[in-house]
Amino acid sequence: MIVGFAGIVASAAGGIPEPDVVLYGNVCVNGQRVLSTSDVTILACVNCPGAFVAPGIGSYKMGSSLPAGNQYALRLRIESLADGSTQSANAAVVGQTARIFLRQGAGTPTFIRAYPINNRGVFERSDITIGTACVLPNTVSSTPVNNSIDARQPSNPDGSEPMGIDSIAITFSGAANVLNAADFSVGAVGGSAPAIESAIANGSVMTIQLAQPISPGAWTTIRYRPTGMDIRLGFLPADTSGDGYSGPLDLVGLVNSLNGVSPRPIHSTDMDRSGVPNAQDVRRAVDLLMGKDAYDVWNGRTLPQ
Ligand SMILES: [Ca+2]
Ligand SMILES: [Ca+2]
Repeated sequence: MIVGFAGIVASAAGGIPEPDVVLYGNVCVNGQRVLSTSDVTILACVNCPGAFVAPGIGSYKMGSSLPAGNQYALRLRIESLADGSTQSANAAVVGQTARIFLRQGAGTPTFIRAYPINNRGVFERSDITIGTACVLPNTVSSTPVNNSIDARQPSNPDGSEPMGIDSIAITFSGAANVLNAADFSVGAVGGSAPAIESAIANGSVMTIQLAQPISPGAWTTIRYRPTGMDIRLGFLPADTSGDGYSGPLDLVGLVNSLNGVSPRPIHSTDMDRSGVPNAQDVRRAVDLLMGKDAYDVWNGRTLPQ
């Protein structure tokens, strides 16, 4: 009883907290990707040469941190005993070796690897693989294609019904059903980044539905997080040439496209989003350049670099 009581006191006293060590990365068990939706926890302990010993110095349940997506992010508590204090049961000191475990559901934790704690405040990638490695597909192409600039109207002339690209279909080198929404993130320069509403796999194609259309006057980037590959979509009303600048020359190019001289894609020509490029779209391009009705003046505008 007295020994147990002394143990509790020592634990409560503990050392001086120091910056944590964070390990993160992909988790793969026998060729199967462990996703944010998996009932898997990554654990660590020190002074535990055999099996995992609770409470451990850190744990991460998959999916418990939204920014981590499909990766784990294990925070190891570090403390200093420089003031002569006794080590806490749930923290490590620099120089010790952490033992990392993986637990499926309420099962027995499986030992993964030893991690020597050489410093405090470390942020280190450390993928976890048990058995056969997981192979993730690479991006091949997308619709709209990378660096497309949408030149069409951002709303009705009276400002109602915000319009713009709100979905993108990405083709991968393999089956897309090993991926989910957490494998993608959206950023924007010059406007706000819409949230991802859903990511639906069909064969090798993943269709990402955004909660709102992308912002006019901005670049929006959809990132495939496993490789860091970006697909960038611009939105610059009246920029029918897709060069990132809206001006009178875009009218000439639009007319030439309609006449079949140098055809441009639908997002560069169907200004009023009727589904058909025709003479009405030239009029709408003028409206956009001049700022008719509720439209901003787009003449002379550029996309941010
Ligand atoms: Ca242009
Ligand atoms: Ca049209």
